[in-house]
Amino acid sequence: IETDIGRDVKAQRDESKLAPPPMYQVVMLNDDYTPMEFVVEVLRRVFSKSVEQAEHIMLKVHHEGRGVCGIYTRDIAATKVDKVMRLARANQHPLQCVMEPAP
Ligand code: NFA
Repeated sequence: IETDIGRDVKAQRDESKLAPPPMYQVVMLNDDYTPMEFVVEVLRRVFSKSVEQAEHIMLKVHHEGRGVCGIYTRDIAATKVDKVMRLARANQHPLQCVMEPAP
């Protein structure tokens, strides 16, 4: 039966009635030591980029100091930052990655 509570539950599940979640961009920062090839492999593994996309982002970071790897909901963005930082540390590279509210 259609109870008030039943309707409330359905309304909560209806994504079409929700405000869009806040989005965060994952930004990679340049440094003088991390090998370009390592950055490309990280972009492919963590952000599912093609070789061409990964090389484009890597070169943007190299030349401009920073570059956006992708835009995600808060939890996904935080997980990707964590993965990048773990890979960098495990390979003893100073590569840094941060998340910030998408403009
Ligand atoms: N600047 C690094 C180098 O010349 C390459 C790099 C690119 C590092 C992007 C970090 C991010 N080896």
